Amino acid sequence: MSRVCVVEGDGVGREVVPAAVSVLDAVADFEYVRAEAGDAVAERTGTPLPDETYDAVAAADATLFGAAGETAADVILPLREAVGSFVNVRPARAYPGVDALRPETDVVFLRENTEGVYAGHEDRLSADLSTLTRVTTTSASERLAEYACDYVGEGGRFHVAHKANVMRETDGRFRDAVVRIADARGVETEEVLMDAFATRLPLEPGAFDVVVCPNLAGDVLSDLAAGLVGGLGLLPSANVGPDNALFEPVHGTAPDIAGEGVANPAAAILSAAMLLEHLGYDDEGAAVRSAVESVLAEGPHTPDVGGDASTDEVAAAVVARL
Ligand code: GGG
Repeated sequence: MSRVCVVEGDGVGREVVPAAVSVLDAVADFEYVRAEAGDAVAERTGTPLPDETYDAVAAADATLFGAAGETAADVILPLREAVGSFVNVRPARAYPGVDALRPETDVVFLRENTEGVYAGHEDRLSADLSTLTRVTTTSASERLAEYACDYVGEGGRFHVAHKANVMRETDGRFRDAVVRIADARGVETEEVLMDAFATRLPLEPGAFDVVVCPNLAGDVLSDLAAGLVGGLGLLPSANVGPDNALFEPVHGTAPDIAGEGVANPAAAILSAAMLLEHLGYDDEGAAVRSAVESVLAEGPHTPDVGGDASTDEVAAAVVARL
């Protein structure tokens, strides 16, 4: 039996993760290991990511994570490292039944997950000066490119978003490595400057299927896509490594609604569907995704997508369709 670590984290993570687990329970038997991380555990123990949590995540077959608030940098980045993830997969698609600014949107971001400006090299050099070192390696860029080629398959194509005309060394290295691997694998690439992409995606969302990005660009551009499809409550994600993976909604703790029981559980439940597929439960993952689509089409809906249902009511409606 697969062992799944469950880390709710803070804010609405404590509401949407139990909702997603109720859906997992309806389709599969897992051995669950519960672990804590985030602001609340930091306040209580002095550390946002206890060693036991890191170890439990590293030892599990997969992890379902919620959200981290003020301590995000001390929680999310090490947890992604604990599973050895090198890519963050973020599908953003519009669903029938949900008001979307651009209903044609159906794009998957493959975000480099270990370096860029998220590598953690920030320094305060004086009262006036802070610096940040941006890290790009050929090896991490090539690894991401190999994943992207597997993802689209031979003969497929993807966009590479970068800003190599300004960050010539770092994004130049990233772009060159990704394009070189894609060429060698028979995969077509189209380069797009990341600022131009931010303009083009809302104007012509149908032009993009799979977009390979450096770390921060993938974070920001996928949130932009969330705005086109109806909000962050709809975007799941998978942090994938060679032998382990961590699944989390793209949204954060949503302090404005945390504790009210009205957070949209769709992103967390769709993350659970990705977890199921990762563990080989393909039929169950597909069933969960189709149950979420049916609930988004017919309701009930949480307030972010125009309804007045609670998190638990939406999760129960998903379970009822399985
Ligand atoms: N559920 C993920 C979460 O807590 N997101 C908030 C956040 O700060 N994310 C930054 C990132 O995804 O790198």
